[in-house]
Amino acid sequence: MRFGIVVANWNTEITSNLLDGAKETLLECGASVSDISVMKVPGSFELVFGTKLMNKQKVDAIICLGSVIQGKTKHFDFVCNAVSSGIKDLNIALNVPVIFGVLTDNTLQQAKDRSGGKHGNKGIEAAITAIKMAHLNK
Ligand code: DLZ
Repeated sequence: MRFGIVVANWNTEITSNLLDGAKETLLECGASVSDISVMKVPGSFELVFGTKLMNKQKVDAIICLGSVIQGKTKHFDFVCNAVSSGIKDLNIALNVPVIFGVLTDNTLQQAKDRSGGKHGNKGIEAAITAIKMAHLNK
């Protein structure tokens, strides 16, 4: 099977760890390097359009990776709402599963804890979910 990973550059210290976790998991589960296509987008808000582009590559599942961290404005809420609802809409519209691997944390430390820290790496969980959903879709 082929997998697409769309990853946001914002908070790249976090998202690069999510990407490493997702890629390593897909490889450990039997994918080869040529089965994995990675696309980088500026921020989590752009994950939705990036997924539409990735879908043209005829992959079996698409993993969206991002990290949104609470700031002092309402931007956090707008980005989180847009990306979660956008990915939900993509799951309705597309014929491949689109996995929500976006961290939504109050602090940078919480994001670190979930991207290779004490709470694991959500990139790994997203990759496992992608494999399960791609199999289900077959
Ligand atoms: C503008 C912005 C802010 C303030 N915070 C984040 C964030 O924590 N995580 C993230 O992925 N992106 C952030 N962005 C960028 C937006 O996702 C988007 O790239 C811009 O609003 C341009 O559309």
